[in-house]
Amino acid sequence: MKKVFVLNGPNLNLLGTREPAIYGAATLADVAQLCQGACATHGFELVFRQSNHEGDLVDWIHEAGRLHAQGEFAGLILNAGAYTHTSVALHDAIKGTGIVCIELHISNVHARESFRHHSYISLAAKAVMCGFGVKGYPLAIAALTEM
Ligand code: CA2
Repeated sequence: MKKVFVLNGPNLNLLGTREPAIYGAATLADVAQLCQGACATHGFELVFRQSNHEGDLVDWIHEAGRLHAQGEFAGLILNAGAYTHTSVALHDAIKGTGIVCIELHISNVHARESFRHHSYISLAAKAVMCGFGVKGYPLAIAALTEM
């Protein structure tokens, strides 16, 4: 069974505790459950992680790249949080592995502050999803079956 990585960046561990008007009421554990259900439906094995540290995310993308090289990887759903708007390192990691990456945001970043309109991830991603709330995660996993 091929693996799907769902990687979450800084502050997403706070989901469901603050800013419900922007991010909704679901916790990150709820999101993991949604992803688990979608992976079960589509025949993927889920790896679901969160870190507040950029280097962890880079290391996990490299791990995904090794699985990809072995033919054991279906794709990466990446919500890089605020690193989306700052991180050349994450951009380079995705490019360097050649993995399929879907960039995902819970909120519609284009309807928010202008500093959220630019993404270093989009340049390296196969597709971008935003504004679907946490339901975007299972939608993105379903989309991997088409890629
Ligand atoms: O909409 C998204 O998913 C974001 O990636 C979330 C990031 C933000 O920096 C991006 O521009 C868009 C922030 C995640 C912080 O999440 C929190 C959740 C609850 C309370 C506080 C922060």
